[in-house]
Amino acid sequence: MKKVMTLCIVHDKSRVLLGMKKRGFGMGRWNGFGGKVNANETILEAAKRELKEEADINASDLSEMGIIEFEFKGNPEILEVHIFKVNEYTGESKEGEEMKPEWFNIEEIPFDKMWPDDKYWLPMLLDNKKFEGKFVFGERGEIVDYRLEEASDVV
Ligand code: S76
Repeated sequence: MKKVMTLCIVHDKSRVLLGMKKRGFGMGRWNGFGGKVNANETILEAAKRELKEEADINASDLSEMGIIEFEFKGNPEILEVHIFKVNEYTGESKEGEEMKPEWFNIEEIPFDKMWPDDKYWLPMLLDNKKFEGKFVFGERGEIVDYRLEEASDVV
């Protein structure tokens, strides 16, 4: 069982926009913005829609930088997450029901309050490197196995 998801990192000069997840999956962590791809939309459309819903940001230029699969031990569902970098956008970020957005200086990204995989791939994204990989999480939320490779193109 695979579930296709999106994740957007808004990058503006020396800063990135992250959101504190207020409820549900990943609650209490800083994260990019994203969610499930609906049946009647493309992955790119879903990425834009979720960014608008969660941060009130309209993305005008997005690049798909990576695809990562996430497996959680004991759960047969695999998340296939398409990760985008937003280079151009309009709007001011605004708090919604699910996320409290905040800008972070690139030197001050709060990796210790994010998903533990982020420290591996986010620096690649900010360095304009494309990537492909898989992370396996154990019962206590720790990474038990992973691979991450630089990719020439993300398909
Ligand atoms: O950056 C991440 N965002 C998520 O929603 C889940 N990583 C992650 N890993 C399981």
